Amino acid sequence: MVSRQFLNKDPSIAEYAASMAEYQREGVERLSSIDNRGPVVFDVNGMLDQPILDAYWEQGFYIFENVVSEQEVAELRAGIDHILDGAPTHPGATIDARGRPAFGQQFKRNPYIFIKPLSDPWGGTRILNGRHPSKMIEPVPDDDAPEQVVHLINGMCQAMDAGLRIYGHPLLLAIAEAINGADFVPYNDVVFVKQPGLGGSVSWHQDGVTHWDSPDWDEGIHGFNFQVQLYPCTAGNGLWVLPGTHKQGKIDIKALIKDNGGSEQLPGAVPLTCNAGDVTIVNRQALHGSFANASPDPRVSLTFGFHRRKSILGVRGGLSQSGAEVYDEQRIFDRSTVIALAIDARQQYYPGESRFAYQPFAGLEDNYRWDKDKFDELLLDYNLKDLSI
Ligand SMILES: O=C(O)CCC(=O)C(=O)O
Repeated sequence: MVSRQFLNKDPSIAEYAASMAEYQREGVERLSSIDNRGPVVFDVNGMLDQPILDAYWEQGFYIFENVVSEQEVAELRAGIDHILDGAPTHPGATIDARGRPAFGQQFKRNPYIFIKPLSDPWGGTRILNGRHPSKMIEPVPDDDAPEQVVHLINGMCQAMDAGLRIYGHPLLLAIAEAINGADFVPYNDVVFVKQPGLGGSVSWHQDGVTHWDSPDWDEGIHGFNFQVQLYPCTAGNGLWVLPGTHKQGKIDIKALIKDNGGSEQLPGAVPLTCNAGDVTIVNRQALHGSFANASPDPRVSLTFGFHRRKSILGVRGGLSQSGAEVYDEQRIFDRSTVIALAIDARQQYYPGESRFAYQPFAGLEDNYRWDKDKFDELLLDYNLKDLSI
């Protein structure tokens, strides 16, 4: 068992990678036996193909292949590189490594969340409503590792033009509609950055915090997250999911790990391996997490989710910063304008692509045209209005 093996000392990167090898091999094999992957396919009525939906609802995840073109992936990578290049030298600093003003200081929510390399910032803490009850193994970084690395980037729709455009991708919005209904609403967005030999872990958790005891509870009530993958995902750098757990209600994660001899290598889990340009989707109730990136491969995952409208309307935001907001019609509408703007920004950039028709804004399209000159009025600080349950 890993935790026992390393009981008295944190492992080196090489020791940790070696301890994961067999688990990773089994996980990859298990994933291929489930085979929840393929292109986005629509039926003759233009609806997402039912077998895809069935596969998603059965396992709680799906890997959509070849969704984002190479050109768009390149633009998204360039956007992320620009943001990382402009990161403050350390948390709280106002200049970047080249002495320039750090990127994004005009945003009310700091774009950057730093962590110690290879660490697990949330496991075993009360952060994010305590939904990560157990701590992952934290391998020891190499001597030349920086003190802190960027773990998350907030606000991709305002931080890079390509980030707004991907949010309006017609295939992704069609998937959101098929799963959450035509009046679906946004959740939040965040970019996970896992540099090779530095990226931290996200300990096992279920995302939702609000509706576990609801009389209307079902397997879709907490929505889902997309992850647009900008680099290939492997068993070493990727997100892992325990298939089917979205149907089980709230899981006692601590007990699960205890019953596994204290090991975070939970049996039955699968790594969502895929190529750059693929988009993975995970039910927010599925038990999932990622290990410290002891692999030689980077991962950057643009993560954004959607909900059923009825899961949000009139609900107190259990994961929101204040925890005291009740999401009314106006709040939902305000946050949803980002979808309308993103659709329009995308259409202006890719005029030949079919435009997604977002039902809550039907007839209002002219009021939500994207105009970069009106950035402050239209988009600035949109992420203070996230709908987080
Ligand atoms: O991508 C990761 O490593 C973690 C993602 C995650 O936990 C989430 O989206 O809730």
